Amino acid sequence: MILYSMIDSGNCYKPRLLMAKLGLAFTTVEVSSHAGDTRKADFVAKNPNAMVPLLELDDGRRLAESNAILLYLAEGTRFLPADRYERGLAYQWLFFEQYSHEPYIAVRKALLTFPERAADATPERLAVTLERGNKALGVMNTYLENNDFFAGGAFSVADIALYAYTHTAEQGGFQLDAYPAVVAWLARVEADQGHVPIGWVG
Ligand SMILES: N[C@@H](CCC(=O)N[C@@H](CS)C(=O)NCC(=O)O)C(=O)O
Repeated sequence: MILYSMIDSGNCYKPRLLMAKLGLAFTTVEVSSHAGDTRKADFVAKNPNAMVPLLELDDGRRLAESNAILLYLAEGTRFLPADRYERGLAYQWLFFEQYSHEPYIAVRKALLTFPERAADATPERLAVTLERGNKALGVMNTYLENNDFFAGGAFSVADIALYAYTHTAEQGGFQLDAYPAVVAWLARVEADQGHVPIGWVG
């Protein structure tokens, strides 16, 4: 398999982390949005949405969207709950991550740290992403006060998806100390077997 991926992207870290844990063989091709590579014709021909991550299977078929890639790779493994309700919880948190978490926590970090995004970092945008990102962290903290992981009692793709940008949230100006249950969960995620850091590319 080939993973088209960007080294400092949390969305791309999600499949890398799961593939490491599963011990899957794959080749990483770096396609950086910083350099405009995601918008070049040869990559857009592969993913018309012009975004990484993109997984290319051995038979040439392709799959985009980080959380869809997680679900595809996790099928039949310990990372997708067998119980129907717990699987529903995994989906719940994957959708939460894409709608209520990533657009604020990931985007605020990009606005503050990617030079090409500096012009978009208006006071209004920074205020909205701070408020909504903190709301997402609060929702996670409340849930984690009574749960070790997001989808039932065990580590799953939901934890991978939410870990990807939560563990770097301070680079986006979020104070994780205010969310002690989230901080404790980050440590549990890092203690799960086969953990690799964001810079790991296989
Ligand atoms: N919903 C998508 C979002 C992917 C995404 O935002 N990818 C960024 C890198 S983190 C990207 O490729 N951006 C391309 C660009 O800005 O040109 C997913 O979860 O895979």
